[in-house]
Amino acid sequence: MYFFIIFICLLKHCDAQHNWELLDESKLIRFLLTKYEPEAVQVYNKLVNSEWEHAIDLNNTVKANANVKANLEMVNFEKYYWTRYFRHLDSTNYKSEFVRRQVKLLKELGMSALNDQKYEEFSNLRSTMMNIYSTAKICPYQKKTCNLQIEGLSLNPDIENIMATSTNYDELLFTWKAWRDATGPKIKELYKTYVALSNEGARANNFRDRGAMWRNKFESPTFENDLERLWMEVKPLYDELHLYVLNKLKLKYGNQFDAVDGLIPAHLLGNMWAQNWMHISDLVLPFLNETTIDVTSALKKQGYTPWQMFQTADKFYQSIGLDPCNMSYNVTAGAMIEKPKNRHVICHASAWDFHNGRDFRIKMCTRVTFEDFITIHHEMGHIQYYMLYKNQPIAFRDGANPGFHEAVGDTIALSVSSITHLRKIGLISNNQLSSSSSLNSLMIMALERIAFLPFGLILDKWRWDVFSGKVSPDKWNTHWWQYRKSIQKIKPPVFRSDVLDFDPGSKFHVPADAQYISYFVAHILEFQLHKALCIAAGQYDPFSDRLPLHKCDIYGSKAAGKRLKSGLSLGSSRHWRVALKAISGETGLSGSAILEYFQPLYKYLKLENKKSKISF
Ligand code: X8Z
Ligand code: ZN
Repeated sequence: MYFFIIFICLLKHCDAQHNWELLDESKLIRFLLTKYEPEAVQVYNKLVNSEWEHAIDLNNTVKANANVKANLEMVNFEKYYWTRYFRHLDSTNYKSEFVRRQVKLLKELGMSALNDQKYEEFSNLRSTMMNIYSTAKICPYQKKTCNLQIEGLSLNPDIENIMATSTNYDELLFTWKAWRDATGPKIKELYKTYVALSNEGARANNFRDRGAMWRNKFESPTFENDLERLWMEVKPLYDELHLYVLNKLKLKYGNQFDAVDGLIPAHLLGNMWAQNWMHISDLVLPFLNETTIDVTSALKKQGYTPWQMFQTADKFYQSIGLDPCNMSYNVTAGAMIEKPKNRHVICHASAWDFHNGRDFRIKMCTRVTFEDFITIHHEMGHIQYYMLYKNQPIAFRDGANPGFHEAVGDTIALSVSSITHLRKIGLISNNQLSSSSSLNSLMIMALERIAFLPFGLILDKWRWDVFSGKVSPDKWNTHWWQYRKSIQKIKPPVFRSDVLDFDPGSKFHVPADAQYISYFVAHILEFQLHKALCIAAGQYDPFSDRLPLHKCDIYGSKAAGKRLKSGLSLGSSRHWRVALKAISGETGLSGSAILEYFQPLYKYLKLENKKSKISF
């Protein structure tokens, strides 16, 4: 009989522990630590390795197939543990909050809930959409029909450079449209199946649709209302910035566009998606005669290489007491910090956790520009977060919520972009420390961070409506432009068609299946974090005008670093309000810090807008 049981156990992959034994808290902890965790680390490490290899060599079919295989292995692993163990657990059975929360997370199977065949289809769809996006090319404006293989321009760096530097209305229009023609329509049909499979996966996890599943990560029952409230807080500032920029663009482009409707044509803002307007700063800086702050030229003049830009960022993080992260940009250790010439890669910057506590890498097609200098800090923020929670159980190796992950590097970049810090590292000179320079610098920050807010909000508002079925595929594009017009106050420069066009598909995160509202949350949160860290560093006093928030630089402050660490090292082991409290003492999101930061500019914009009541 005994041998028979052993035999059955071997056949069924029996474990020494039975499910019911896991109701005992200490047995569950031991089980997770000795059995589940080591296996999970192996499976996820293999998966991330294969994802990485695929992302840096898109047309290599061997690597693509290895990635498909690793994905299926991961799904099988997750399903095995879920069916056999986790789904039977009831988090309320456990005393400790730590275990209860872990159980709650382990019980969410995610997209692995799809059956094998459907998961494979879903995963193939994602990579096909990604491939279309990442390898798309367009002809140059000067030669509208061309051989794409030979003369075609790719998004990074060619197309993005044109959008950032050209002031030729027609060239911008041509490039804006060509990028959408090269991506959206090819993705649209695939996106329909993607939406259906996404929702099927979400429903298998008891969510209404994929949008609800994404929102759940933010652990707020009033999430959509919270977003609305935050947007209402910052909207007056956006509106003033928008009007000011519209006036300047009208002065620049004259009759080339009509502004009676108060909307800005989407191709004139220095960025393919009109999400970051910093590249049109020349047109809008308050003090044009002032020695203009031009960090890009300074970086170039001083001969910075991408690697040196990374090293400078690493030094900042170390100065506040965080660990060095040179492995994340060390190309001999596997990182990719420049665009390879001989193969297709996913250029969109990202930071990777290989789940083994050692290997963390950045992938980025870095250009020597101020924008990329900021992005480096952004990506390094992800890496620092990974490193700080690397000793948490696998289930907790995540941001307190997805907005936190996006906010870390941006918070640091607020210090880095201050004129105080740029002076310290020699990227601006002494005569750029005047009050007019300070307002110029605040304008550049607003073009980057305030301009982004409505874009950060609408991408997922649109996707939530798509997932919920509120809008049908034959109205997808119109619906997108309704949000663009009503919230961002941007309009398409040429006719858009619901039959032919699929403009949301021309933005990375849509084909990449990556939610986006985290960036909106981050853009609010990072100012709260910045303010708290500045106070901790003794670099900001809310009750004195001596040092305004936008001039604060926490470089070198171990006190600020300690605060940051205390919240981030929790990973997702506690509710995000606990992490926020540890860092800032606050327990909720609020727009007050971002408004405080931009207060001097807000005043200026209101005054200027009143003065220049242009009638179009
Ligand atoms: O996607 C990113 C990062 C990677 S997490 C480069 N960002 C958003 C975007 O590019 O659209 C950072 C800002 C918003
Ligand atoms: Zn990010």
